[in-house]
Amino acid sequence: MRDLSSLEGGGKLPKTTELKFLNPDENPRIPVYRVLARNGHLLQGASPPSLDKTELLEMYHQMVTLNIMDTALNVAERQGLIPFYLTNFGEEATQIGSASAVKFEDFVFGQYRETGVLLWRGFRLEDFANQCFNNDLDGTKGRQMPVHYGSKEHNFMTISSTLATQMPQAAGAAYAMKMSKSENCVVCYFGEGTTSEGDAHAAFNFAAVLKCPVIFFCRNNGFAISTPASEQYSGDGVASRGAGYGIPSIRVDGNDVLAVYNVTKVAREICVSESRPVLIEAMTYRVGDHSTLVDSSGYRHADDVSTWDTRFNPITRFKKYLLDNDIWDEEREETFKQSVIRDVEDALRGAQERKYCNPTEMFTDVYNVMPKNLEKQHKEFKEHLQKYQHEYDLEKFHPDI
Ligand SMILES: Cc1ncc(C[n+]2csc(CCOP(=O)(O)OP(=O)(O)O)c2C)c(N)n1
Repeated sequence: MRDLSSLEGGGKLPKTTELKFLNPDENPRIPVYRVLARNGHLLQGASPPSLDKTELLEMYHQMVTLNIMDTALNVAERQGLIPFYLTNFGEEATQIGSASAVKFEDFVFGQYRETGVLLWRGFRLEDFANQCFNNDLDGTKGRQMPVHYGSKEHNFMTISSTLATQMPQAAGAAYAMKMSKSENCVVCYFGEGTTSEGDAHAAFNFAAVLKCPVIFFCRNNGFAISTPASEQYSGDGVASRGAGYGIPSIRVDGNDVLAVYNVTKVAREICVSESRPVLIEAMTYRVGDHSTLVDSSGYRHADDVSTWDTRFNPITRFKKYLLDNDIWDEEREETFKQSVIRDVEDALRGAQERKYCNPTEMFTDVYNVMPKNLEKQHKEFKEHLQKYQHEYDLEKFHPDI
């Protein structure tokens, strides 16, 4: 006789006569995996990653560099030098911890607050500055807002600020990797606010059903602009969603770089060896404003931010660990910071001195062969610029019109 258990919806189901709703309020909260205590000491029973001193220092250097670059570009926006910026303050460990635990060949789909991931992959300070100044060396040719980076050479998909766009794309890219028998995976970053988008759930479901090797990495920084996470969803945060889709899930302290590293490393192993998605919810805090367009003092106390920074700052925690283990010292810290500040200033100055891309670039790169209607517009635009050149500040643009 044929086994009809699959008709019951996914395998043989246990039966009961007890009429009882599953009440999620009765479930224990998902714990937060940690390695380091707030004072930088190893927690009892925790295993630090097997990384040597050079690797640990590289992680620390990148976290500090990200912080310094963020400060400088944020100021550049305040000075009117760039039109927009968005910092990563407080989230340095989520980014560097996860970026350092995957392979360069693994493909990244970011949201927009993952600058540290690209920094880890070798995108240079000049590259960040050129993009934010939207000059002629900006890889996106001035077509994207600042911080909407993308780089084929760094296996980093160009950012779309329309929330959750990247998530089904990441599932699809992971499916393609699986089809081509690649030994790599996709890493897809998103904020907790973005999980309210339908696309997030479509992505989880596609990835789970089609068994796509993608790490869904949620940066839970507590806010979606002014909406606190407590008003974003009910239930136990984002990690609890994974189980419903059949995705192995974990919650990690996003301010503990070693914990984030450990979790991401294991996530990658599961992803690649079992060819299935994994969900990580990294608990952190958005120290900066959402972006330079919004002042967060309108919806949260400035005291909360400074208290958080004193108690949970991921850079301070990691530094304490490095100092305690004689891997780093205050003298080197000062020299290192001064040299990064100089490099960042040089990169910003260099970017500011350059011209913008030629405006006619807006017609290129969309089609392999430009269609007739676009060719016509392109020609008209060039004629317009010639005729009315005195109306525009064309000096600021690259001259090849
Ligand atoms: C589809 C869509 N809706 C709304 C917005 C406006 N918006 C931009 S960022 C943002 C908050 C996202 O929060 P979260 O995903 O938690 O990421 P975070 O900014 O905190 O890193 C919103 C609502 C958008 N860009 N796209």
